[in-house]
Amino acid sequence: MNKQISYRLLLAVGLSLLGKPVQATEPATATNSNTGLPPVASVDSYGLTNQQKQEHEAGLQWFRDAKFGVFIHFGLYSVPAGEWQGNKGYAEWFQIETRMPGADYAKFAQQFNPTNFNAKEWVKNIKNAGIKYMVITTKHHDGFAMYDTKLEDYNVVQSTPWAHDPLKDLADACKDSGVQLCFYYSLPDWHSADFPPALSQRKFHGNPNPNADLEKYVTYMKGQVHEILTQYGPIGALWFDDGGAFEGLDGAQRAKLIHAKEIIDEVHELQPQCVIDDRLGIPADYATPEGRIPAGHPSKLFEACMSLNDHWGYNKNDHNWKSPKTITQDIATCASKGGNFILGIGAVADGTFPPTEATPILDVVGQWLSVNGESIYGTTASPFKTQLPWGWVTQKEGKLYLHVFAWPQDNQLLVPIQNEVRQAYLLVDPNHTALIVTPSDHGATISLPAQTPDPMDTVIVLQINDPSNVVTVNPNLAEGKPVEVSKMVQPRRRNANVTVK
Ligand code: FHN
Repeated sequence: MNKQISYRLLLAVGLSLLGKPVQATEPATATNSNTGLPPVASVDSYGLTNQQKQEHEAGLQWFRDAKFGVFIHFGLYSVPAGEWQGNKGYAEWFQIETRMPGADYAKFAQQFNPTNFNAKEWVKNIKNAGIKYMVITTKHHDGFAMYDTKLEDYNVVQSTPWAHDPLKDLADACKDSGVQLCFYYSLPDWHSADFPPALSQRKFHGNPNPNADLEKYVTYMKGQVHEILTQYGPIGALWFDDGGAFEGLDGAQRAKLIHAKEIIDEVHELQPQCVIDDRLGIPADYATPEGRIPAGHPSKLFEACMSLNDHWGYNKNDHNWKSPKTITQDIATCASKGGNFILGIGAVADGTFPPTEATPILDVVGQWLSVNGESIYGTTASPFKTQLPWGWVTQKEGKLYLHVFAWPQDNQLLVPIQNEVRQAYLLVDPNHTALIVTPSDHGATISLPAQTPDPMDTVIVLQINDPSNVVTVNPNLAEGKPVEVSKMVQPRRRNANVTVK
C-alpha cells in the first residue's frame, strides 16, 4: 500500500468516526485489569441506617435479578433525527457535532410535538420484549429537561408546543406493569450558563459563559436530582453520565468538583432502594461498560450497555440493526458473568417507541425470553469462570442453564462437572423429556437432538446434586484461568465448531 492510499484510508476511518456517537466513554476511575471495570462500592461504605441499608439491598437484588433493560434517549435531538445539512451521522450529540449555538438548537423545541406518544404503548412494547426496566433520559448533555422541572424553563413542558411531561405518563404506565422506571441524568450540560465550557466535551458549550460558576451548577444539578426523585414515585436506578466530559480529571477529582458524595447521600435519603451507576467519579453500585461486555468474569455488579443500531438517539438513516440472535446471546453472556444487559434504542420525535424497524427484532427477543426467561431472570453467574466451547452457563435454584450457541456436530455436549446430574432437558420442551446423560472423567456428556431447536441460543436445563458446590473437572474452570479445551473434550467427540488444541 503506498503512503497516499494508506493516508486516505486513515482519513476515511478518522472521518467516519467523527460523526459517530461516543460509544466507549467510561468513567475515569481506576480499573481492574482483568475485567477492565472500575470498582463498585460495598453497601457498608455508604453509612446508611439499618432501614436504608435493607431497602438498598432489596434494590440491589431487584437490579441483579432484572438482567435486561432498555436505554431510551429521547430529546430535542430526536427532531433532526440524525440528519443536518447533508450529514446523516448525528444523534444525541447533534448539538456538539454541528457546533450549534444554544439559541439555534433551542428552536428544535418549537418543533418538538410527539403527538403519537403513548406511555402505555411504550411500556406494553417494552414488556413484550421481555425487558424488566427502562432507563430514560431526563436530561442529556444538551441540557434540555425532558420533564417538568421548576428550575429551568428549557424543558419539555414550558418550551414545546406539546407542553407535556412524558415522565409523568411513563411513571403511571410503569406502575404495576413489571417494568421498573429508571432515570438517566447528564452531568455535563451544554445549556446551563453555569457549566464551565472548559469541563465540557471538546470544550463545547451552547451558551459559553466566562463567568460560569460550577458551584451554582452543582446546586442546580442537585435540585434537579431532587425533583426527579420526588416527582415520579420509586425509581429503580439512577444512571448519571459523565459522557466523556471532565477531561484530564480523574474520578476522585471529578467527584469532588460535583459533590458526588452529597448527591449519592441525597439519593439514599430520598429513595434508599435506588441503585446508582459508577459515573459520578466515586464507586457506587454498578459498573457501566459501554459498547462491550466486560472481559473475564467480574465479581462485581455491572450493566453492559449497547445500542440496537449505531446510535443512542434516533437516527432515521441508521438501519444497521443488530440481530435478535446477537441481542439474546449478549443477554445470556452478561447473565453468565453476573451482570445485566441494557439495550439502547432512540425514541422517534413523533413519540413512537420503539421505532418501527426495531419492533420485529424486539418481538423475536421477547419470544425467546418468554420461553427461556427462566434461564435469565433471577439467575446468578456461571460456576465456570470462562466461556465453554459451546456457550455460557447461568444458574438458579439447583439448576444449571446451559446456553448453547454452537451446537456440537456430533450432538454430544460435554459439561465439565463432576456433580451427579439428576435430570437434563431442553427448556423449550414443555414435557421436559429427559436427555441421556453419560458421566465420565471428563464430565457429563449430554446426548442432544440432531438439530438445534433454536439457533439463537438453545437452553438445556441440568438439575444437579449438591448445586451449591459445583465441582468442575478442571479447577482452572472455576478460577477463570486459561483452560486447554482438549482437556475437557473427549477426543472422539470433539465439537467441530470450536478450535481444540
Ligand atoms: O455521551 C453519552 C452518549 O450520548 C450516550 O448517552 C451514552 C450512553 O451510555 N453515554 C455517553 C457516552 O458515554
